[in-house]
Amino acid sequence: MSTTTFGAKIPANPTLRAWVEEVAALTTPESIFWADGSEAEKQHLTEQAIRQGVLQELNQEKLPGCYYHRSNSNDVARVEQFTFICTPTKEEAGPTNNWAAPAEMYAKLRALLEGAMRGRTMYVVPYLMGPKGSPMTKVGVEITDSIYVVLNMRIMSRMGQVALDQLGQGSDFNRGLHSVLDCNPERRFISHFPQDNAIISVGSGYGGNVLLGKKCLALRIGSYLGRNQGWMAEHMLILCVESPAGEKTYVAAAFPSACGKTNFAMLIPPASFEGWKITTIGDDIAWMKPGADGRLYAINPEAGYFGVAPGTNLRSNPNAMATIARDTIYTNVALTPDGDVWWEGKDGEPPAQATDWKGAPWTPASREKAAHPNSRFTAPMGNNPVLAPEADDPAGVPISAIIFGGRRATTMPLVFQSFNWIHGVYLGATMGSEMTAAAAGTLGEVRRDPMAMLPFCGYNMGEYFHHWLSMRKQIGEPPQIFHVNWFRKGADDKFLWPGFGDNMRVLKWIVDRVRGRVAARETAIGWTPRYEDFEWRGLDYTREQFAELMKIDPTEWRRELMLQDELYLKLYERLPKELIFQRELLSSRM
Ligand code: OXD
Ligand code: MN
Repeated sequence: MSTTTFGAKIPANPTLRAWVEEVAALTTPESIFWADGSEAEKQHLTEQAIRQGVLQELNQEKLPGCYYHRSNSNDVARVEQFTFICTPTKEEAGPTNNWAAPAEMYAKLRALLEGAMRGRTMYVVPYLMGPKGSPMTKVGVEITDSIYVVLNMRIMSRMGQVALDQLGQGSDFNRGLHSVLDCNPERRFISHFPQDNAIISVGSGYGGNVLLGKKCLALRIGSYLGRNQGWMAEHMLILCVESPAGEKTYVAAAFPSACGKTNFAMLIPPASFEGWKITTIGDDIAWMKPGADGRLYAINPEAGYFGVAPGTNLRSNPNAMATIARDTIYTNVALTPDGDVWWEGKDGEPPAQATDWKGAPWTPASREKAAHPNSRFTAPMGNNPVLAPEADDPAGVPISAIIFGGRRATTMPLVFQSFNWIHGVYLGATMGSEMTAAAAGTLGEVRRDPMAMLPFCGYNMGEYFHHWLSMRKQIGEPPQIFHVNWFRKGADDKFLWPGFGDNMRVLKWIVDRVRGRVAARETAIGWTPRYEDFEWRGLDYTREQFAELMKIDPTEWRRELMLQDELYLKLYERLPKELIFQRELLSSRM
């Protein structure tokens, strides 16, 4: 077995070396490649990936440094049904996770991994989740047989020597083992062992299942570590609102997948907000820990964006379009004859001819989609024109407001503020998103997705709520908690709120609230804005329209309270009493 590195020496760390040797003995690769994260290495691996047909070079004049990847058509999304939390007891994983006994899962995976890398290269990828030198940052090492994973991890994390330097001789690192095997859904398991700080992912090559730093470490294992160590791992974007006077307010926001987190994190304020600026710290994940000054500090553990391509355009997110114009890996979008990429909802006319995500010829008359609805871009955050310099700050940023939101055609007004932390936790715990008309028969059905963490909480969700409640004691100056809904519709089935850049108007009210600059109206559901406290310049929006958007309809709310039953019953065993009381209080106020 040969061993290769680019520049970096094989680390002397005995724990790391012993683990790598153990995995090599099991999987028997032809060679081992220690990734160092250098430019020379990137060039070498990219060339190799092109030779192997894993990547295809895109038009380098239009898209410098950009490459294309097509995944197996059976392997295009996260697989929640094959995702396991392997804790000693089922109770610890809780009713919302798939559970397997650790010994059984280890045995099953060991059998699948035996000789799995024969004739292949085994890549050892050390990486940091979080800025270099931050006390909140964690070291992970992913062993993988996928060159695509190495090149993506390079974008999504601080990868290579920087991580080995932070690890030193330590043994505290997440062990991630990944093998594509034969990419057969019957042998696809995304398994987490929180007690061992370990992840084993087999049978998939799709990002969310295999870029182990992201959902697996930063959320599932992270949430478990956070509970034990007194911090929080959340499915939240982090942004900075900067006023014309240079006053900075940091906001974290949780929305379920496909509700526009990346767009919100890169928002461009309307022209009438002269001098106001939104900058991005993160678009998907926040790690938050109380600081010595009593505030809650957040870092973005990631270094890149793994975003959904369809629907991304110059109206929905101009900053994302600039971000993905170079150094980006595109997965499962459509290809045009001149080596450009295309997806449904991209600017301009659809190309007259293209190759779809499966590799078949496509024209606008085709019935199939050109790009897979979950096709992705992997782009370095350094490309983002509005990246906040704080994204690299080891100290993180103090969060003043936390926003929860979902896609709700009815019931939920544009914005309201919780009365206090416990009420805010209740808002997060009961948040949901409505199915769209596209899914026949389910219109209006609300899926509960507490804190947008349903697929990502690495332990019992009821305990997770307890953790949220108990964090209050450690935070002297807690963030204010808000709920937003950009998606409310009128009787004509049209959206009542323009969304996108105009969401800045909501953000400004939130900033004014947390800074004590504006009054609010007390209602049964929380504090709501008065029409006169919104900044309306540049938008023609009447008092009557605002009243409709903000309406609190007791009938809809009684239905909402009933719909929460589903979640309450499922989590009943561990549901904190505080949340039961919050629901009762709301019910009596209604
Ligand atoms: C993601 C997701 O990919 O939430 O970020 O599914
Ligand atoms: Mn996400």
